Amino acid sequence: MTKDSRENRIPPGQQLVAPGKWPVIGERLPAETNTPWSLKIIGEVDKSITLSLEELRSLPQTKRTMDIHCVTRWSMLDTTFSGVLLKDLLSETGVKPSARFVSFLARSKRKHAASLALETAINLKTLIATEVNGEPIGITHGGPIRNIVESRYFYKSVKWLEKIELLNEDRLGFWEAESGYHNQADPWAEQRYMAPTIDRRTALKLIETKDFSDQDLRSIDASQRNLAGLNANGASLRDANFSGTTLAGADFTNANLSNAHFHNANLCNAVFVDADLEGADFSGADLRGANFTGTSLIGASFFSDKLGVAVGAIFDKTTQLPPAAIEPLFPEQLHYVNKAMG
Ligand SMILES: Nc1nc2c(c(=O)[nH]1)N[C@H]1C(S)=C(S)[C@@H](COP(=O)(O)O)O[C@H]1N2
Ligand SMILES: [Mo]
Repeated sequence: MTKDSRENRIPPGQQLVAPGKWPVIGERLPAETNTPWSLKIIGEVDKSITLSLEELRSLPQTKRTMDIHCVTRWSMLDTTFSGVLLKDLLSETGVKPSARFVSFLARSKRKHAASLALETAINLKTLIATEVNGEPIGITHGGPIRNIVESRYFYKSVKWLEKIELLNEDRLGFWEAESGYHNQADPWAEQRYMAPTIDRRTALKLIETKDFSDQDLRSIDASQRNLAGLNANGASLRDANFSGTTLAGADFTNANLSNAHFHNANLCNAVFVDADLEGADFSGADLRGANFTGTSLIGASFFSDKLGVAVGAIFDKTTQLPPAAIEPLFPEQLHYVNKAMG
């Protein structure tokens, strides 16, 4: 594959993971593994069924090679899954005319789930997969049974699938309900998040107080502000916009800053200890004295050349960026960080 044709396959705002490095995102293990795995198909079907893993594997198998795009900005090309097409499974149960949505439910502590319009799920050739690249799917990647939805952010592909429920009304999935992830999730349209959770006036008031601690402020626009000394301890700030903002000495300990925008922000001496920074953008940010101990940086960027202008973050020896934190960065990002830190 040429570099060009490869680039045509990477949606906006995504970067390729290093070869052979498939990150584990979200829950890492199912609720329990002692009871045998099975798959229930219930809801608006003519006949509910339960299939054992063996029964599932004995149905006609379909193999599909596809690209994976995670909302935290990593993509992985050409992964081959095999299993049973949702369409073929539903021919076993029959579908009532009232069935309009499909919910995929996990055997997991928080009852993780994701949903799609039934028509979309079928058109996208959703696969109830048991194998990846010719091997059983490993437990951290959702084995033994996982649904795989091509052409949608990977959060529509539920790990440790144990129930498929057909619904008349949509029921939002876990990330969609809890974190404001977009319910359509088309990576080519960058449908990452639903509309902001707070209105502009509330946002402005909060910005005045400089206290965001423990609040849910997903997608807040706090760009081009002076928020030096901000207390954002434990705040939920996915997709928040801090571009160009002064945040010297800000406390983001334990905050969720997944996909947050810190382009050109002043983050001198900011504290990110144990923060979730997956997919966050630090291009052009001043990170002298900033502390990244215990952070999760999958998909984060410290360097961009989007408009043909290279903009990198500023580090010095007071920046605390432990090797464990930068290990999962994209290769070009890691290269930049290592060079900039000397
Ligand atoms: N049960 C379950 N399924 C899940 C998640 C989760 O937290 N729990 N996270 C979703 C998200 S956001 C992504 S990107 C992918 C990650 O799959 P991976 O860990 O195999 O890369 O799983 C999706 N399915
Ligand atoms: Mo994701």
